[in-house]
Amino acid sequence: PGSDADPPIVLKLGGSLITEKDRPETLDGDALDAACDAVAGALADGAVERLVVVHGGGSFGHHHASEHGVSTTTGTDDAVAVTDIHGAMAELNRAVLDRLQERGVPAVPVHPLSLSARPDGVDGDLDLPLSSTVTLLGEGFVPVLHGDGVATAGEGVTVVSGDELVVELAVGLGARRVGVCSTVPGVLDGDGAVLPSIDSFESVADALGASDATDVSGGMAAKVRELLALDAPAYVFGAAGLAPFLRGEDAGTRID
Ligand code: IP8
Repeated sequence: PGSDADPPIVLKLGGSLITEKDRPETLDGDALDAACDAVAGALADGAVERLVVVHGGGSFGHHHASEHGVSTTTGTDDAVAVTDIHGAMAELNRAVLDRLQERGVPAVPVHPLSLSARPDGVDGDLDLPLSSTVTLLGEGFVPVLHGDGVATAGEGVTVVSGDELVVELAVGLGARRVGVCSTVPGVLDGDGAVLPSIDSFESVADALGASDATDVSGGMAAKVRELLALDAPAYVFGAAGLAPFLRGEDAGTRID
């Protein structure tokens, strides 16, 4: 194990990768097992020493959030709704932890609802204290965070996405590398081909605009913009890219 100052790798496992997106509260067990195999292998052979995992909501969080009309910008003051959304995410988190632990990974939960806030409202910054994550890393654990509810001034509780957590963690922990593993093999150009690398937003704005038309959350363009702003190199890749990424190789699209 390295010193406490060793920068960690931050890895997001997309909700659409590890769950069956169209069936409420259903895991994609095969995909989750394959991802956990890759993580366990990289830790066991020393390719990765310090790792923080973040997972998305998939058919757990998003199902409950939409049922209660809650999003990243619209909150709820209904305690039952908050408990529902958080409970579904905690259940998914438990499944991720179980499968990592079965493979010998010292994975432990870090629940953003209990830690984080938007003290200045929906448009304000996310406050994500990192001392628990930093100390867990120093003690040899693999912290596993997840998209969750988050206390938001003036809105009750809104949703914090896994992508937002990845960016906060990467900046706050001074991550060495950032990986976003989902069901797409990388950032695609207008013709559906994986872009090997992106070093400026302008160079890909048109291609991303085109693919955004089919992305209800408008996700990829915003994601690329945020990942470009990080000091650490970031990679967006599919399931087949996870093991190479963890070995330190290029995978999918490199955003740097
Ligand atoms: O799947 C959202 O996380 P994401 C989590 O990373 C909830 O956007 C609670 C819907």
